Amino acid sequence: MAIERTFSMIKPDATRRNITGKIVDRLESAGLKVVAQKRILITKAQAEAFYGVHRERPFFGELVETMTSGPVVVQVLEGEGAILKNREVMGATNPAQAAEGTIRKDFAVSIGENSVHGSDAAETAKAEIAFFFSDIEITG
Ligand code: DAT
Ligand code: MG
Repeated sequence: MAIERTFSMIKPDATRRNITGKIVDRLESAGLKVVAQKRILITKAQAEAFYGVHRERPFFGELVETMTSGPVVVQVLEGEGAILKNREVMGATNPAQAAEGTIRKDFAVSIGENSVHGSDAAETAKAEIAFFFSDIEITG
């Protein structure tokens, strides 16, 4: 498998509980290298655009509200098969269904406050990285 880059975000429920470092440790321990990282507040418009694919879903309003409720840590992760590897380390969307030892199993509060986001495919990884980072902010 090739070296890939993926986009990751530590969500407000996790920054609020001061577990950013614990989550980064899980990512690094899995062999994912943090090649870009910043702690920011995202606007309502940014949250709506970032999660645009879910615009028609019943939870969209709650999702936008949650994502703008506090700081997030946006990251670019690099490694062998990084896109799938990150999704594995994250665990299932619903923490009740997440596998043992995953970030969401161990840290998520609920399906809506599930601590982390990770790109789900090569195209979304590229678009999501570009949404938050310019090339000069990413160092391998
Ligand atoms: P993932 O974050 O695992 O890629 P997704 O893309 O299906 O999951 O949904 C994006 C986010 O939307 C998810 O992390 C939390 C929220 N969400 C999804 N389904 C939900 C639901 N049934 N109720 C509340 N929030 C939900
Ligand atoms: Mg998704």
